[in-house]
Amino acid sequence: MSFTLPDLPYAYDALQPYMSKETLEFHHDKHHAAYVNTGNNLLKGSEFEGKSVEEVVKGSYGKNQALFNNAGQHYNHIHFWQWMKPNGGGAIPGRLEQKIKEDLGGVEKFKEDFIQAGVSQFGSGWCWLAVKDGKLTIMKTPNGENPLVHGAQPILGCDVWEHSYYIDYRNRRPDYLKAFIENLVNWEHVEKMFSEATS
Ligand code: MN3
Repeated sequence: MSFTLPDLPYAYDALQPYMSKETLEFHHDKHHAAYVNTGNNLLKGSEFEGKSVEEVVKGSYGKNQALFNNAGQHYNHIHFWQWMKPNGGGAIPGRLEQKIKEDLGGVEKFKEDFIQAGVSQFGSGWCWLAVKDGKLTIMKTPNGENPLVHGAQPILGCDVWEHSYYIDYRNRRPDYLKAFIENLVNWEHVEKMFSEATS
């Protein structure tokens, strides 16, 4: 199986004013497409040909850095598009909200810590809400890395590479992260990944 660039699950202008049409055009059509194309070139003839995206990410980590970078970013972006929706944010589904209260000290504390993880990721990378050993945890990773290679299952992630926010927010990464968590998150997709990770 080779990598395929998925269509955005909404129109390019559907996330305005929090994420612009221009940002999504560059981010999806140029950046994500490049990870897919480069990843496919690196997959050819490798031991990972025919494997799922998750298997390529886990298998190439620490072994084939160039392939890992592109496979990791492909996995991350497949979900990043689905972790957002028009009129996102708002109430967190009940079972997940309960778990956030139990493991992360409440919804407001979770939001603060998630934003702080993104703000404090030095340089390019991601911040995450993940399930590890049955518990929710907040993580941050550099570049294309994700919780899969640290024994955890991501259920929400925010891209803090400058290409994700510089057109709309310039250097104001904290404002971008706040808009993401308050106005863009598709909690139904987070809940779905949470259920799969804990079933
Ligand atoms: Mn990106």
